[in-house]
Amino acid sequence: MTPKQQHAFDKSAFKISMVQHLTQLGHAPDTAQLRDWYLALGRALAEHTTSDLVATEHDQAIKQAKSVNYLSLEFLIGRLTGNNLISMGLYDAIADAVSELGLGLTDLLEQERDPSLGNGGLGRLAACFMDSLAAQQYPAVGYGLHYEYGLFRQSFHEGAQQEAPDAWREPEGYPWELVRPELSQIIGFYGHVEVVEEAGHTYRQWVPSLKIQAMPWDLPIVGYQSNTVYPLRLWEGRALTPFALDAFNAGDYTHAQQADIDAGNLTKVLYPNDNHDAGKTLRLMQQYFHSAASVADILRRHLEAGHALAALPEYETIQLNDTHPTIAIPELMRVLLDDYRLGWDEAWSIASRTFAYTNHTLLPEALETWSEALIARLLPRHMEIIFEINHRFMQEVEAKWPDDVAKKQVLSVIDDKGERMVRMANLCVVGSYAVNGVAALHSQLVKRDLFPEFDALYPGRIQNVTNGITPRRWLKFCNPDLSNLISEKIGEQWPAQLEQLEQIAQYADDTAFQKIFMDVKKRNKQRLAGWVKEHLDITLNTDAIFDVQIKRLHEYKRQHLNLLHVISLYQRLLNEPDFDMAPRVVFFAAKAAPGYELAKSIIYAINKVAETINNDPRVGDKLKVVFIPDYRVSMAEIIIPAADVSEQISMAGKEASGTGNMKMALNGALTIGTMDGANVEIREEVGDDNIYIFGLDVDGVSELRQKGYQPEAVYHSQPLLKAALDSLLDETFTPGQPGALRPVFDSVMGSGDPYLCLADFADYVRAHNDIDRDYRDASQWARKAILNTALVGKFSSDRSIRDYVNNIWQLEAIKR
Ligand code: F55
Repeated sequence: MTPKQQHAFDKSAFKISMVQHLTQLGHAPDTAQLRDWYLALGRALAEHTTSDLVATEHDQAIKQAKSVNYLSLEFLIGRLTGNNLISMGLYDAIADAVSELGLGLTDLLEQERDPSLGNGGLGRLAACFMDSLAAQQYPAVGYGLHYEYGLFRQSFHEGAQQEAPDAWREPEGYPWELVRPELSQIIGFYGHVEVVEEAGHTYRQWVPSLKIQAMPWDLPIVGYQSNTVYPLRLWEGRALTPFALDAFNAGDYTHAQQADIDAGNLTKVLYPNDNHDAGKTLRLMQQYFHSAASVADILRRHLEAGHALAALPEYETIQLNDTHPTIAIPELMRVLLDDYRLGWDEAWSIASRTFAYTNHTLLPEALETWSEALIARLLPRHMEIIFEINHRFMQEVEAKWPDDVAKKQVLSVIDDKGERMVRMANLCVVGSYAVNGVAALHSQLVKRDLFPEFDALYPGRIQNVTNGITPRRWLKFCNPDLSNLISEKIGEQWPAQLEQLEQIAQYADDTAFQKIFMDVKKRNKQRLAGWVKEHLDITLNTDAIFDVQIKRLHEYKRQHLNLLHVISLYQRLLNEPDFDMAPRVVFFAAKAAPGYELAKSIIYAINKVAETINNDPRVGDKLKVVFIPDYRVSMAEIIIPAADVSEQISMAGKEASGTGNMKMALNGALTIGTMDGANVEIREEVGDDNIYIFGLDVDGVSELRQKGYQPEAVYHSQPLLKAALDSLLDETFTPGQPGALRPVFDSVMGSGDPYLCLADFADYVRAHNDIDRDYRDASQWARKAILNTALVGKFSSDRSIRDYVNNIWQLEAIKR
């Protein structure tokens, strides 16, 4: 990982290369637009990463070592250019080169569209993990889908969410991607299973009736300060032949295009649901397409490297990012049984020592099940294999717990209450050598509540790997001023050794350092305020507390609890002459799944409340509410460095980990949070004095439920809360439209308040009062902020990856 191994940089050659790429794009230097120059820059840089990608691919040491294959339907990578420049060690050199061409590097970087190939935390985690694998040179390939449209773009029309397609590659293509036709695969669907006889044996063979080409596009994952470049290989669905030529020749032009239309639809769009299983056929087709193409590519690499099929688990491990790629397990079995004609036991021994599964949720509505009938139709051979896996598994259960029908019912891969469904999580646990949750608390709950019988049957299989975030993107790149300050104090190694940040703790009480640290925060707040002024025309007070909740919109994440607090602050400002508070700006950013009506109602309510408060002259600059539209990675890079307060307020037991909590703490924000997900571990690291914990914990939640929870009783006993809720029913926030915000009122009052917003309200207000008090003591606040940055080194995704490597994958780093 020594910087000196990286290529020498020839500035004038690079400038010539940029102009050549510009010319190839059809532009001349004197008339080219900023966007043209950005494309030329990307293509010129990609020349270097492509050659390193190919060199890494041919590296004998890597071929002879064990690799991890990270299978994920989502990789929320964000813009690549700035990050790759940092990894290549070329950021300053390129800034210099482009300035000689009369260009500003930051302006060029702003031209890039985010590849938003993921929904939220799960997809972003996959991107951070690829970064950390490359940085530490653990052999890896990421496998995903090449969606034509990423997560929808969000705008607001009179406060309501509108969705528009995200054509992230349009119109010129994405400069970093490399199409690899020589590595394409053909993937089957539908059809039937035949029995073939050969040399006295019978074999089963699937005969699909639809075939679609899987075309891989590689994105370069550049290792920080190394020449290691691993591929993020994204499969695109294409018609096998452009037209059904015979139909075309017969003059049936529209029918001839049918295959094109079907195949072209396959990877057209990312499904926009997070933590919700919609059960659509096309989604299952995407999952199988992704799994089958990836398994085929993994086997190709394994065999081309000269290894025996039976040695697959020694050279390749396949990490399943949630259950979305579960069908890879029966797919590998199918290939081993039907194509390579191994016996069941040998095939199962190989497959079940190759796969490992990460669980990201306990929410029942997010646990994937697919109808047996659908799988049998779309993938008839896979359904047979799933039955056989389950049959043998049920025998194992019988041996462990004889005659125990209840055990078989909960453990079975098939749920036969009602329409018969395949439980993908059960299939994953049965077919994997390791299963992990994503934070200590979550992993405990996976064992205790989700899979207690599996934990008893396979002790030790269920483990924990606490999530992490890449410090390269989430500190060095997005917060250059803080990064420079840190480097001045402790040197330049911290982006690769984040535990070193602990050395910053010694300056927490140093008033000079406190001032510089908070000056950096102030500049980041000014940058965000500038963005808000320019795009939303709202003027912000940058002395105010910047209180930030940025994440997908979901009831369990409780943006509406935050909203109730905002309303109560507003009402107190208006009604209590003696009420004083530090000025605050409350930021929200969140996309709602297009089909999730209540989530959209909450967005609408926040926008309406914001409009009212921001335009009420009685409030002045004491309180502002800003809903930043179209939340995405590049927006997070502006918001996170500017946060004073990080809202992590999910109902305890519901947020598996959270990773925004880690990003904001790293950038010196203080968390207000429940004892949920990784908040628990952040508290352990930063200490009780430097975090604001409130609300019921997991045990408190069950006790309350046990006792019988009555939100109405809470409503009637807390005047502040009652007033806030009542204001949702009148015209306070929706003049002329009383009741327009009723869905939000009803979600806590009529529906039994499933996520206990009212139960936690009073303690949430108490914690916010503590924040208000502490923020007014600038030195104390600075101390807490510094200690947050200093003490969250544990949450580097480099550490997460080392945990996977040591406890699950057993890889060796290959230094190039
Ligand atoms: C996407 C599609 C489906 Cl079908 C289901 C879930 C998702 C999804 O986006 N899940 C998700 O983001 N889960 C989050 O994973 C993070 C990384 O582990 C966690 O930090 C977070 O708690 C969890 O909600």
